[in-house]
This record gives sequence, C-alpha cells and structure tokens, in this order.
Amino acid sequence: MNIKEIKLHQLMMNMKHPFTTSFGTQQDRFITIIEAVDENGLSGFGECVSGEDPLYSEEFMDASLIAMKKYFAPLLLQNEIKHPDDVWELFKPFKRNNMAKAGIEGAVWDLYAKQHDIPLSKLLGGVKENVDVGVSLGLEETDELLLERIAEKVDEGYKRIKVKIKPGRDVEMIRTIRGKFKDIPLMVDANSAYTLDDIDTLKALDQFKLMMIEQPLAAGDLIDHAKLQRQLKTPVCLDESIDSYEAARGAIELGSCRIINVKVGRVGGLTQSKKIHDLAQKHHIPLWCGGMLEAGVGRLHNIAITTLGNFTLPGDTASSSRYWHEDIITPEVTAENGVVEVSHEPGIGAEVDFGKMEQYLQKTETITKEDTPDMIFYD
Ligand code: OSB
Ligand code: MG
Repeated sequence: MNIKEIKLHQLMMNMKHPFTTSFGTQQDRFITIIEAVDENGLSGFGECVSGEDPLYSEEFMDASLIAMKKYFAPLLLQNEIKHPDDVWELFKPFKRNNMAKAGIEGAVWDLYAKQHDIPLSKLLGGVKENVDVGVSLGLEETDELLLERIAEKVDEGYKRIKVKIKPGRDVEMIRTIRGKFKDIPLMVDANSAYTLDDIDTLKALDQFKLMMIEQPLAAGDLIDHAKLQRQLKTPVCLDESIDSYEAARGAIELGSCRIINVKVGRVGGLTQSKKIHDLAQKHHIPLWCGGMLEAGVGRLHNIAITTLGNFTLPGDTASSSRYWHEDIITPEVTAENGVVEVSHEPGIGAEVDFGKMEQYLQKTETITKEDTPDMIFYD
C-alpha cells in the first residue's frame, strides 16, 4: 500500500456537557487522530478511542500513544502490506492494546478505500445506505434533569434512548422514566457496576420492557453474565466483556448475552469487527455499534461498520453535535429522525478539516520509515 509516514494528531476536545457513567464524569476528550500518508500524498484517517484514564477498560491514551509510536506505527512502515486485513496479523505478536491497534488499522482502511476510490462501507461489505442511531445519556444529578434530556432526544427523533445506571440510581429512576415515556425504545447501561449479589435489583428491571441491559457485571466476565441471563427476561447486551473475537465466541457459547455491542476500538479494529459480525450473524445474535465519545473520524468508521447486515439495532453513533460545538470533519455527521445517510464518497466519506482541527490540536508527532520498532525481543 506504499505507506510513507504516520502522523499522530493529539487533540483535546471540550465536550458540550459533562458525561457521567458509573465509573466517572468526563468533560474533556483527549483524542488521537491517526493519519496514514502514502507515497502519492494520499491520506487515510483513523481515531484512537482510548479513555484518558483506564476506567472503562485497561487502555488509556498515554499508553496507547506509546504503543502506537513504539510498536504499531513503525511495524506498519517497515512491512509492506497489501490489504488492511493484513494489519491485524502484522500486529498480532503484540498482545492486546486493541484501541491503539484499531486506531492505526482504521487509518489504513480509509487509505485503502481512497486508493481504490470506493466508500469504506462498501469495502467492508456493507449493504445499507443509511443507518439507524440512538443516543446514550449520562447520569444526571436529578431524575428531572434526565427526563428533560430524554424529552429533548426523543424530540430529535433518535431511534432509542440509552440511560446509564449505577447502584442507587436504577429501579426507581427507570420507573420514573417509564412513567413519563411509556413506549419509547429504552435500554440501560451499567458499565459493569453490579455483581450477582445485586440479582434482585437486576431482576426488578425486567418489569420495564427494556430493549436490553448493557454490561451489568464485571468487565471481562462471561460466566456470571451467563448465570444472570438465565434468570432475566430482558436481554443482556455485552460491551466491556467483548474485547476480542474469542470473547465473542465464548459469550455466544456460554449464553452470556443475547445481544452484542461492537466497538471497533475495543475489539482491535474493523477486521475483527467483521469477524465478530459474521460469527454473531451465524448464531442469530443481533449487533449494534457502540460509541466512545468519538470525534468525526471515529464516528464515520462506526457508521461504515454499521452498514453490515447484522447490525440490526440502533447504535450510539449520534450526530456530531451531540457532543461537539464543532466537529473536525466536513460535513459533520447528522442524524435526521434517528437516521444517518451513508456517504458515497471514497473512504470514510468526509474530509478531515485541518482548519477546524487546529483549535483542538495539542501536538502532531510523525513516524517515518527511519523509525524502527523500538523493542528488544523481536526479529
Ligand atoms: O459504555 O457505551 C459505553 C462512552 C464512553 C465509554 C463507554 C461508553 C460510552 C457511552 C457513550 O455510552 C457512547 C457515545 O455516545 O459515544
Ligand atoms: Mg456500554
């Protein structure tokens, strides 16, 4: 693919509103945009979605930046690859660091699609011209504030509402929401805040006709989720526990969930996302694409993977304006009545706008072919 250099654009983006989950509150988003440049000066873009601190998963941006600079970018520049699917194999000796791997792989996918003048969605085997999206709402100080946010998002036409829960902010809060919004497609996300000791609370959620309960138990767990799913009517959806193709296989075999949230970064990139898609399809497990508070580049990658046929549930890839005063792409992602039109332009389908990106840019580091992988044991 003739990749000449990799640029790591490190951005600090201020979010419109703080976003609170069971693991903490976030106001600023530290994002890395990866740019892969070929010999002809064509650029592909990916986004590394690691959090600033290792709270959602073990990955965090400072570590991902080291992993990209020290291993993954030099490896890619030292080894000629023919297709983006080769990236996963190239990086495979290096364990995990999925979000770092996926960020670089994403840039390669976009570049390859542009080199071949086709939309990324088509390159991935996508079949949809538009995708349904929902919205994820963080915890609020009071139920009244949350009800206001829900009303606003229902009015905007989102296809489903997801609310965050945590111990003490669960059954009664959902009862209040259901009291006011009797029929909206509603789901909850616990971000691994419960254990099987909370089974009564989790069972009490069965009465609210929720589409699913996302990641109630520990990140990485499959066994207890299988026990829980057997006792719940509401489908369990796994997020944090599906951190690889093998984890998806385990979850399906054990019956740990009935729905999977695919996050491209968490599973190690688009190649792994496709593999999980095909496996889940074979086993009649519906999918949706989760979000990681992405800027436009990550948002467009998410939309591209959502065009695959088994992504049958609305994802978290809301409009750019959900989080950002101004996104870094032109045009921005816009959902109209909960539907995002998929671009027909080559690659991710929008331009990275360096003028807009400037306001958030902290620094750009460039890795070239002269930078050999900095490691001791590898030949
Ligand atoms: O659990 O899905 C999650 C954001 C950051 C980390 C984890 C999660 C989330 C969200 C928001 O729920 C998804 C989004 O709108 O990007
Ligand atoms: Mg989640």
